[in-house]
Amino acid sequence: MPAKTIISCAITGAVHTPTMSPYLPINPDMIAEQAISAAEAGATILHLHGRHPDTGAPTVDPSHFTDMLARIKQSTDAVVNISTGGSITMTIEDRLAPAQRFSPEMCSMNMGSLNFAFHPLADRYDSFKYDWEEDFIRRSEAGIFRNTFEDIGLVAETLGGDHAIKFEHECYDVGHLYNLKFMLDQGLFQAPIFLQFVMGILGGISAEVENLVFMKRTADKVFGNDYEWSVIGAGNQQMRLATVAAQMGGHVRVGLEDSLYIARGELATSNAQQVAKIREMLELQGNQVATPDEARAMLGLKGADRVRF
Ligand code: KMH
Ligand code: ZN
Repeated sequence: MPAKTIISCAITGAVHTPTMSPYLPINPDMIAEQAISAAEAGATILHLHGRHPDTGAPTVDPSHFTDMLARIKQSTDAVVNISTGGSITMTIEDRLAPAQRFSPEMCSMNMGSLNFAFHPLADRYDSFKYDWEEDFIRRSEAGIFRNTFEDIGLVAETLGGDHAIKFEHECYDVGHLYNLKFMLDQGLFQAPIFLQFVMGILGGISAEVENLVFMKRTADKVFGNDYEWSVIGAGNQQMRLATVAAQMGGHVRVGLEDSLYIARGELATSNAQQVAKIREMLELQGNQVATPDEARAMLGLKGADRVRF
């Protein structure tokens, strides 16, 4: 059991689109508001993507992050984690831009390339609020989320050195653990590393307890004791996999990036609602939620005074 359980909350992401839920934050103001409420509800780490203020489309233009990050910093002590995943059609250079500009305490780092598809979602809707949505969703059928060794090396080199950013190493399948081990042995990262098992993406490992146990057992074999780990159960497995992970000594991630729901068939009305629910479930089963400073100590973060926003 870790001393305390870290709750990451992924506020908006780059998969869900405005038509899918009226509660999805789709502009910088909404992202800031929901991130602050999620932190008040108990989120330790806020995982952030950008959205265009007019269209709600995913963006990595740093100008769309400036006010949002300032507001979040003013109102919470939560650890800010900026995505380097952007959206699957973007280049790695573009995806790095917000983290390079704002130098947060943490960034995501995707540990391998994969098919990353969500096209079946398009058939659930008769019409779309914005022109870009349907094509964006359908095109994911042909989408490859590119994260080659060279790309991963570029993220490590650009954000690891002077920026001293720590990574949320997102592993979508067992092979990604071995990719990380290979790069760790090259000296690209320092312990403790923070693994995020991403389960339930079409193209990655499915969100089953048996697979979670296999991911954890493989990580033990490959990394020994020098790591912290967390889980994303994408879609309707979010809460179930999180509670199981916490019982196994892991940390958890919730948020509307990974699931729009609070219960089967019922949309979550905010990120904070999901955080409050997982917090209650964790506390009922005897886990204590980590504060941001406890997470900083556990993960070896540089501190909120060294970010550039
Ligand atoms: N939406 C997650 C499954 C990133 O931001 O780098 C993937 C993700 C990627 O969080
Ligand atoms: Zn993300």
